[in-house]
Amino acid sequence: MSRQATVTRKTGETEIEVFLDLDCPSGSNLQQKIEVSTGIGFLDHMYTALAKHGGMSLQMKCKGDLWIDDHHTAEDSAIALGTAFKQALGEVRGIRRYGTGFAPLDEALSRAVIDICSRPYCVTDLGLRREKIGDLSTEMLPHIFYSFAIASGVTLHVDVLRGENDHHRAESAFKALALAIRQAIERTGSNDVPSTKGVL
Ligand SMILES: [Mn+2]
Repeated sequence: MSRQATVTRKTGETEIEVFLDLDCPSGSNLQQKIEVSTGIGFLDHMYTALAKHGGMSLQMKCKGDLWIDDHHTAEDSAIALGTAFKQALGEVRGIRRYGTGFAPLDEALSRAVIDICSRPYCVTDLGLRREKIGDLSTEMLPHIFYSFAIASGVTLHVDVLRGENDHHRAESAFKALALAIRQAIERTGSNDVPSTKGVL
């Protein structure tokens, strides 16, 4: 069973198309295809890292109102990605559910912990100091994780544990999330719902 989703999201502020395939881990026969174009270079860089290290194929096109600022594009692309993630996964059954990822990038180190549980929650501590990285406001980075968590229905904790360089801090956070997701969505081989409640 493939785990794929296509999401189209159009508002007065953004127009987004996302295709997501959760099952393209490196070393598999499935060629990973990643093409991200949001109009914000650093955001493309982060989603590309997320897909690459999460073993996913991701095609995302976003046309947003960047003449205002980066807010709607960053927020809505994360909502669309979270929606696609939830749809691609379908019923939470036969997967590990919990995932933890640690990713260094030179001097920076991040930890992400995810619970795919239909209880949307997000806590981040990224400790970013610059106002912007490229054309992305650093205040949008916690908001991107939050928007993804709410739209996908996961509980997410992302902490940058150390790091001097804000580009490194942010990128290691996305890579840590990628590794956490990859672990959490791994198939167990059973058809079990991973909850004592019997439903998620
Ligand atoms: Mn980089």
